[in-house]
Amino acid sequence: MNRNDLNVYFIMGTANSAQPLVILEKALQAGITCFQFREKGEGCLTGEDYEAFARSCQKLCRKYGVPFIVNDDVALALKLDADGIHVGQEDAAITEFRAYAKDKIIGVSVHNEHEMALAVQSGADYVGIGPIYQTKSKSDARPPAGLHFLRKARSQYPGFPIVGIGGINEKNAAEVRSAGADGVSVISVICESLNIEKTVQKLRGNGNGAT
Ligand code: TZP
Ligand code: MG
Repeated sequence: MNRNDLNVYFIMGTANSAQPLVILEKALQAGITCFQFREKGEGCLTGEDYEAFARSCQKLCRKYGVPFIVNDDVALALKLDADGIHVGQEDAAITEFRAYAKDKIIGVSVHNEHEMALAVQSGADYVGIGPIYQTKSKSDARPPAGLHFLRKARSQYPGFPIVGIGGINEKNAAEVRSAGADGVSVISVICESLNIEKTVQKLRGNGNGAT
């Protein structure tokens, strides 16, 4: 995968917004570079509604030429011919998905050197590292880990695509990038933004010295 695709990586499901498709289109117009469909949490859609919502998100992503990644659900990712899948440590093995989808993007959440090494060896295309800061968007999130492991992972894998996640906002995005992330993965800062265009611009790091 292209490391630039991780620049501003938006994640969302119906639990995160009352008007998810409106928010997604605004975010796409504002220049997000990747989208993850993550339909989880209280009252989340199931069955036909779940699939239909996923297809609507995918259609919007296609319109703007932005990769559409499915969280966790290998069957849905294959059925929709999504651009990729993102899995946590508790989810399906990377090799299982790769066997069906050689050219797809596979992302893995990692929290330590061991998980990172395993993800790289297993053929992950990128890793997500976090939660860096406190997050309210994931009920079973681990405690905030700060930037230490992100820095270490970057020094051990200089060219490997890495995205930071968890509590990232307009103010702290630059330090996440400085610590080695190719991009920032966010839910609430975009879903709750009163000006999505400005928010995405700031997350990109334009003009504030971030790389
Ligand atoms: N995984 C680790 S933290 C997190 C996920 C899905 C939630 C990130 O959401 P926010 O609102 O950007 O903190
Ligand atoms: Mg998961």
